[in-house]
Amino acid sequence: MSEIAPGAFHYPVYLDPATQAALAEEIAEVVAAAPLYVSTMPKTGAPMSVRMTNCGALGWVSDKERGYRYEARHPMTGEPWPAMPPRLLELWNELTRYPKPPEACLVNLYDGEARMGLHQDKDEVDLAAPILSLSLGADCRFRLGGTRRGDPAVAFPLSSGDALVLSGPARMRYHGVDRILPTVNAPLPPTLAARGVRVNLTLRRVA
Ligand code: MD3
Ligand code: FE
Repeated sequence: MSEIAPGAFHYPVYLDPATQAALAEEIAEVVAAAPLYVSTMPKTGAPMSVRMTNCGALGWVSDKERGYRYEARHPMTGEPWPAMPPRLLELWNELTRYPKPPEACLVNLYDGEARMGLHQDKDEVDLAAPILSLSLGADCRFRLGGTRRGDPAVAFPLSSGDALVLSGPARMRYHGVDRILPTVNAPLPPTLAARGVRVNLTLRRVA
C-alpha cells in the first residue's frame, strides 16, 4: 500500500488474478441484467465517452435535463439495479473499515478512446464516508489533483486488481482518467469485455 496523498491509499494488485476473474464474471452478470449505457452531460447533453451501469440500491446517472444524481432504477430499462455481489461488500469492509455498507457501485467501462475529465465527486450526501475504487482489465493513467481545479496533480497508473481508497482529506480531491494504456496482460473474461478495455468499480455511500 502507498499513501499517494493524505487519505488516498493505493493498493497495487490487491485482488489476485483468480479474484479478478471471479469479480469480472460477477460484473458480467450485472451488465447482463442492467445493460451498459451512455450518460449525457448536464445542460449540454454531450455524451460521455465512458459507458456505465450500476449495482446496489442506488445508481449514479446523468442526463441533459436533470443532471447528476442517484436513482433506484436503470434509466433505460426502468428496472431496479441488480444487487451488489457479496464480494464487493466484503472488499468494502476489508478496505475501508467504514461501519455502514455502500449503497452504490458505479461500473465504468472504458474502451481504448474513453477518458474521464478532471472532476470532484460531490453528488453524495455523506461526504465523510470513504470511496473505494477497484480496477479490472487494461491499465490507465489516473490523475489525482488537489481540492481546487488548478492545484498541482500527480499522475500514476491504475492496473487490473488495484484498489484505491479515498478518505478524509482526499475525498474532495479532483481526479480523472487521462487515457487507457496499451496493456499486454489484461485478464478480463470475454463475457465482460474485449482486450484493451478497462473496467472501474466505484463503491460509495450516497444517502
Ligand atoms: C479521488 N471514476 O466515476 S475511480 C467516477 O476510474 C470516477 O472510473 C474514475 O472518478 C474511474 O466518478 C476514478 C477513483 C476515484 C474515485 C473517486 C475519487 C478517485 C477519487 C474521489 C476523490 C479523489
Ligand atoms: Fe469521480
